[in-house]
Amino acid sequence: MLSPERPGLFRVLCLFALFEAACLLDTGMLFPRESSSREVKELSGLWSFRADKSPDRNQGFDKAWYKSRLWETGPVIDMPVPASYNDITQDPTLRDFIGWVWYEREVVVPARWVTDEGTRVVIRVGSAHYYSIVWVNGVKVTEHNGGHLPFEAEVGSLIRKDPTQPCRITIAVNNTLTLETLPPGSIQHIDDITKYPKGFFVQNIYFDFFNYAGIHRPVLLYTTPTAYVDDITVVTDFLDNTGRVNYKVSVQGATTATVKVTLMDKDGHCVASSTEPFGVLKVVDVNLWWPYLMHESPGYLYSMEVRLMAANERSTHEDVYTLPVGIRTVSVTSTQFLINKKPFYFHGVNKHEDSDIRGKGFDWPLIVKDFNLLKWMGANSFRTSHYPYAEEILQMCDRHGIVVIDECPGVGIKDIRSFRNASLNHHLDVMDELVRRDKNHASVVMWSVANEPASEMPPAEFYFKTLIQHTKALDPTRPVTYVSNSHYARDKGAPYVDVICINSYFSWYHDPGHLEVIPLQLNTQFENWYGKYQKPIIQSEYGADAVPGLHSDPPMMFTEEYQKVVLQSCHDVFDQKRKQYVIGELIWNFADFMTVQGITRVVGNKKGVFTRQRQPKAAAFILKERYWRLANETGRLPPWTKYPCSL
Ligand code: GCB
Repeated sequence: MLSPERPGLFRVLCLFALFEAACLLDTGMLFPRESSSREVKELSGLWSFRADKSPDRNQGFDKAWYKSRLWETGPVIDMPVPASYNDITQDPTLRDFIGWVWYEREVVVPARWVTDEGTRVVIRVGSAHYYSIVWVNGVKVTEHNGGHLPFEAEVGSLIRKDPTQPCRITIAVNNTLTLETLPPGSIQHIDDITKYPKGFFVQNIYFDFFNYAGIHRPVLLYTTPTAYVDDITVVTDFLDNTGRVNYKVSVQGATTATVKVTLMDKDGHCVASSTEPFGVLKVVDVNLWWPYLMHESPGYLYSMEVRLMAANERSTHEDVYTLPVGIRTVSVTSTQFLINKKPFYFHGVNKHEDSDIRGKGFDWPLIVKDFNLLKWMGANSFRTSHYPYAEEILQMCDRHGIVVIDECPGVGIKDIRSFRNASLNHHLDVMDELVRRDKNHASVVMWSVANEPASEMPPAEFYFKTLIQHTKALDPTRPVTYVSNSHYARDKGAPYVDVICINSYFSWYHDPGHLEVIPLQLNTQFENWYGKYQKPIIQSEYGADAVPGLHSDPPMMFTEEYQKVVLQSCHDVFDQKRKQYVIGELIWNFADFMTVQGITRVVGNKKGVFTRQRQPKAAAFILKERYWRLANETGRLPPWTKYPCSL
């Protein structure tokens, strides 16, 4: 990826590496889409729910709650899916619950799914936090370690066992974190009965957001033929006016197969086709995928239709899957981030999946509102701090040209025991799952393997070297970073990243109230890091808490005025350094978000430039002014926008 001397050969090698890497995992994880050969049944809505409040949280397994209907085991309540369960009731013990919770729902499946042996029926959970086990009609079908990423299992044979019965789906989810989970955490039992009630325990976490739990993203049943398109990998490139889509199609369940691949433009016209399972599609007069505000028509997507004609011992099958494809390149020099060979400056935000009542639950109105706010403020990018976001969000980014730094849940790696092999192996698995899920998104331009780990600790070097090299081997076409804290004296992982990402909070956690230190300290930070590593730098977090409606002049901490001045003081330095090697600035944070209770958090973290209800604070207007100015300087505004714009 870094300035290859023989670009053509280099690309081909990258491609083979990506195709090989894509094969490391047993199966693909294509987003379920309807087509002439595939149906999708969404199971969003009300599920039965029961938290296992027994002292060891194991009653559900001791009494085998999955074997009967959940209400037969004890009292159940209604629980919306998708949603975190924590803020749904008035029960404080459920908000702060740690352990197993049980969800159940009965589904009537179409008769054809039952009778047609040539149909494969799959259950897919978009994400559940943290450890999940799934049963269908009392039979375990899968388990999954980790939130934020999808998992699935074939369930056709179980559904067919007794077609007269509805299909009963039970999902148990446990939010307990350990030193080997991502993010890590630990349970602390406190036995002093003079101070704490019997059985008292807490979950210690080392990250700054509420550990929301439950089924966070949609649960689906979907079908494919028994011979089916299991995975598609695309890597794009262009030379002059000709785009190249290098692709590979993986097929499962077929004894013989032929494939037809057709690439269509936005108007549905075929621009290239092939009958090979892998190869290169050449697109004459290509419409490249461009970021928002860098081009007048950002987010251009082609549609790649893969049509499989296959046979197995049962019958012949046709399977159709259509993948949106954006044609673009990404590369990095020692001072620049290039998209389509042109310098790209990240002017964007850090986000969280977080909102009132829903917690981390997937919610279309919230997602669309957030995209409208991003575009209103002229943001061209965000980092998925501190875990992978829903695939539907990345699809929106592809379509709107919002550039993404895709971060895995490696946040809060602070305890030296979390650098052991068990943790590293799990972290490598999570990167496999993340790259498998997100490799085809044009909007994803960089992987972030962690946020602010204790990177000065001795085992950090081996840990991050291994992790970063593994990620580069998985996907040699994208740069890899991890996010450092500016105050760490020695950063053992930094030599291995392609881009340095730094978080710093001058005049907040350090020298609180002293706004005058910002220009000097920020300047020193940049000079030190660039001097040491000679790699482009993104200011990946900066900001200050502001309680909305709190004012003071001269500015004082926690007021909207203080937040404004922190931002403005940083912007002056960014403006000097972006002429050299600073390639981006991402505000912390897009919106206020919930955290654990603590003496530095006033009902959550208030560093949002929008409130949790998505209303602008004064700082949002500062950013809007700045981002549109940056866009005017560095990009080409779409014809339908006028500065200052009111989208
Ligand atoms: C950070 C963390 C982020 C916190 C933020 C803060 O450095 O990366 O998760 O929320 O600081 O507000 O303290």
